[in-house]
Amino acid sequence: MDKDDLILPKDFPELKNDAFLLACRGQETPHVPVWCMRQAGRYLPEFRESRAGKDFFATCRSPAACCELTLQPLRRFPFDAAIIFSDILVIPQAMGMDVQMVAGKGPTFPEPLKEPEDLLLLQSKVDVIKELDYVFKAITLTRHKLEGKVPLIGFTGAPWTLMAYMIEGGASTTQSKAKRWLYRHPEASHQLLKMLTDIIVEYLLGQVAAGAQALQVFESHAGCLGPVEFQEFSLPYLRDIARKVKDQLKESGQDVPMIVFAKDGHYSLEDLSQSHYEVVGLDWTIDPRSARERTGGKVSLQGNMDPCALYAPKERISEIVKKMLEGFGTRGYIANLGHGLYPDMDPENVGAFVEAVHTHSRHLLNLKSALGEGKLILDLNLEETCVKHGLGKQFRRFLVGWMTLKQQLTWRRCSPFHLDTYDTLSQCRIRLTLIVL
Ligand code: 1CP
Repeated sequence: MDKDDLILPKDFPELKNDAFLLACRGQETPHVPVWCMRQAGRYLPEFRESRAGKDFFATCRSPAACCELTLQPLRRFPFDAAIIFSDILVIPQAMGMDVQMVAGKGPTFPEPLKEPEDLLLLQSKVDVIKELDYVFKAITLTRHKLEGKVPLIGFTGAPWTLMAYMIEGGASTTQSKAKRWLYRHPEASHQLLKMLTDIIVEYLLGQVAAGAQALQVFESHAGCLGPVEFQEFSLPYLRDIARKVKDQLKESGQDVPMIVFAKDGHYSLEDLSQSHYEVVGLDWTIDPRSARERTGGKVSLQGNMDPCALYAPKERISEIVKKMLEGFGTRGYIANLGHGLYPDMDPENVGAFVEAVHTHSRHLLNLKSALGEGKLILDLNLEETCVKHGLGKQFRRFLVGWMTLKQQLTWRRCSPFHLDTYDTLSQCRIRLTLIVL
């Protein structure tokens, strides 16, 4: 292919590994796909070398540099997806705000928004295609250079998270300046959130036109909102984004899976699973089985190993991954961490994480194909089972009594299967329905 063709968003190489895209849609995959948030990052020596002495946002503006940084982790590990190297804060920049990456401090806005009047200083009608053209170029180039190895994920920050940075002026643990706006200036807050939503929709559509094959929306600051504020200041905008992007893509016969990741926002899991996203990303503070129950099979799930588990020895990482897979099941699941990789993490352990996901999930899937998918109903005569297995009289009495007491209960300890219903047929007969996931 001619070098100039790499800048055109067409004639992309054929996709060779579609496990990630299939899992987004809840379809069967040969293994559970895996990628890591911040997989292009400072934990990789080659990343530190490429970035050495260079301004962070200047790097973001160089399509060649973004492409190289995106590809680096894929040369080391068999990740099932790539995520474009960029940052969520390119949007406030496109709206006219100055954002710098200060070493040891993180993103910094020298002049954050202080009062609602400051909204007038923002560029409300942003020419997204022009201002963020460098991101689109990076996506197109990377999609070509990936040579169809894995799909490329585009991303954005969600309106509330971006608003929080624009008001806080940088990282904050409480987000108290931004939350002050929600309580004191609700109208201006909605005005800003709406402004951001419109830009985000156009930005995501631009990313798809440039070659992104999936989109992730990062609501990284969901945790500092409670359920009530989340309902008012985050959820409606998250929904709007997915709906508008999907409606517009539909018009051109396209359909791209979307992932929503509301960190620490699992109080809203039920709502998030009905917000037009195919995938809900989870941080590590929620139990996989509970997340499955609460989302009721409506969406695929992504996550959620504690990133700090990567500090454990490799054998322990493997055990943690196995448990996580048994909890989520192998269908409609994308393995990831519950948040991004930290700079001091050992790349070897990242490799162990990826390998554990692939190995354990293949094993579970082999078991599943041996047993067949769906429901496996076992009618057991308790009396016979207990005698056969030498279970004592007392135990039998206990079991029968317990079952009569609890006609129906869910017992989810039968990995890799879910022992779903457990009800008494007669005094001594039980029906176990194993749902093979
Ligand atoms: O110089 C450096 O390398 C700085 C570290 C770094 C990196 C690697 C920053 C600064 N941004 C990025 C890239 C980045 N940012 C990606 C690249 C793709 C990949 O994941 O491999 C992505 C997806 C982001 C998204 C991003 N930026 C988020 C959402 C995800 C999350 O972490 O919750 C957020 C909140 C940011 C802001 C940001 N940019 C950088 C830092 C250190 C931060 C967080 C600041 C804070 O603590 O609030």
